[in-house]
Amino acid sequence: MLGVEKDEGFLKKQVLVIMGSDSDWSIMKKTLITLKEFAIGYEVHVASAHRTTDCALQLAREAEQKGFAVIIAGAGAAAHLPGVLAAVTPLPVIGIPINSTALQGVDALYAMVQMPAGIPVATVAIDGAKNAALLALRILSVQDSALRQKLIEYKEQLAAEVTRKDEKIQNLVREIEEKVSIKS
Ligand code: C2R
Repeated sequence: MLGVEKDEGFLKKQVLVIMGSDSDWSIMKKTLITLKEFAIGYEVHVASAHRTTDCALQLAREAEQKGFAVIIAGAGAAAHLPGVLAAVTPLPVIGIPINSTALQGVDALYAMVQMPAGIPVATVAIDGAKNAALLALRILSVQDSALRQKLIEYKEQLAAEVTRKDEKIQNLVREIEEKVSIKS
């Protein structure tokens, strides 16, 4: 297990992030960036249901008692990791299927999203690391009105960006209307 523990004092660790390999880092770091932007504490580990089974199980079994509220697990290939974690914890588990094989993440997507009834894994899009963090934040915000307010403001910023994009396209459309003459 290759662990990166993060404790900035003021950040209570609420999200346990596990990735199947360090090769998932370039995608998984987007989860951490989003959690940090919202000032939510996390702990990060590499652990594999296949390669370090006992370690993965121990992380998931101890997560609730350590005070984590959500687990995010990213893995590519035959991605059993989030399902195995979900099997041994009552905490919500969010799965990120990683594009790391010739099947470009569809293998991992199916492994996560097709969990049998009884053991849910909330699966986001292939490489959807940012949405995994945002979903975790929404789960945490059920009990945290300040966080909920931040998420409302984040959505307002998204909407403002779309308005700016619409204005940009309207300008480009106007340019065409002014510059292009109708063929006779
Ligand atoms: P390597 O690059 O280490 O060979 O890993 C990892 O998440 C990674 O995307 C290749 C891919 O294998 C994935 N992996 C799993 C599991 N452990 C590692 N899907 C698991 O236990 O599910």
